[in-house]
Amino acid sequence: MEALRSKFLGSLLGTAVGDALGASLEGWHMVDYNEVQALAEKRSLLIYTDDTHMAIGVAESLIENKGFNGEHMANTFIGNYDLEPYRGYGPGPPRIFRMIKGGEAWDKAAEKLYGGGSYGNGSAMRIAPIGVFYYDNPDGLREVAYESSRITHAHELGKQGAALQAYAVALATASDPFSPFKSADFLRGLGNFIQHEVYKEKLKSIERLIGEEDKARVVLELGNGIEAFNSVPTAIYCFVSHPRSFEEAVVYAISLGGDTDTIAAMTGAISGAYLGIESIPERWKEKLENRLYIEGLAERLWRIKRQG
Ligand code: R7I
Ligand code: MG
Ligand code: MG
Repeated sequence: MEALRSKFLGSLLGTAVGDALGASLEGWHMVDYNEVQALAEKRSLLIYTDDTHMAIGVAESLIENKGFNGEHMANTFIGNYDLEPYRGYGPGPPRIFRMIKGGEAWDKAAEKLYGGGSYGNGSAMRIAPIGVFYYDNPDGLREVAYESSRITHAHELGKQGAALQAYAVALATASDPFSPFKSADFLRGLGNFIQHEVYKEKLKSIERLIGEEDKARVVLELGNGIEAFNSVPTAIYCFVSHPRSFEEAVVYAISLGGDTDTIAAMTGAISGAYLGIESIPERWKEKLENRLYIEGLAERLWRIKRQG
């Protein structure tokens, strides 16, 4: 199934391209469409951040174990972080990595942060490999999204944010890009899947906001922050309001400001899973740091999936 292969590659590269483009503008205020385009033109290399670096770790561990292995994934994160600690990690993960290295259990360390675990978007931003790999198995996807989140983000809102983003990638993977996109069906699928009221409410807001011209209104209602509940729904909105174009969805995500690398990474993961790798502009792909390695991971993940 070549179409499925394209979706695996699209979601992983979509994460990386969105992350790298958004990274140059992280924390900025709202920017306009042309500014994002001009910035991409100026760069000779699109350098990704922790979002992609951790997604790479997720993929590497899934491949090595032909599925999820929590302790292995935690150790993969740690090994990768030790090699490239400069990727702009949030404050939590490096502290957790030190605890695990000091002997704490991989599934207990994260509970010690923020009095019961982080609800940052760090476990959602890296979830694309899980979204594509478990795209046809919602129960397995939920379980693995939660367990993978527990390594660094034990708060219920962190775990459910990761599961919601994973399921958005999964639904996009399962959807035919050559049929008309039905945002109401897509959002209903997500609403039936997710359990937390905070996310259910945000999904209702997304539906209401489709077609909204005022970006400030979108940010006010959905958020553009570092918390999972202020960024995962925003990324879903960026996708469902621009389902036909990877470029438009990702540039729009960045134009909202705030946690731009992460919102663009998550938007790119969903859009790439829906439209496939061909939808990512060549001029962006060719500048992406480590493009061949990331594509290779997506390829291997797809082969394992195909073998069943
Ligand atoms: O979620 P995390 O890995 O950070 C990811 C972000 C992305 O934007 C990346 O691109 C990178 O820039 O960082 O890191 P965490 O430390 O787990 O969470 C991020 C922030 O969320 C924390 O520093 C806190 O400010 C906030 N936060 C909380 N605040 C109060 N109470 C997370 N959980 C809590 C909480 O329970
Ligand atoms: Mg980042
Ligand atoms: Mg970020």
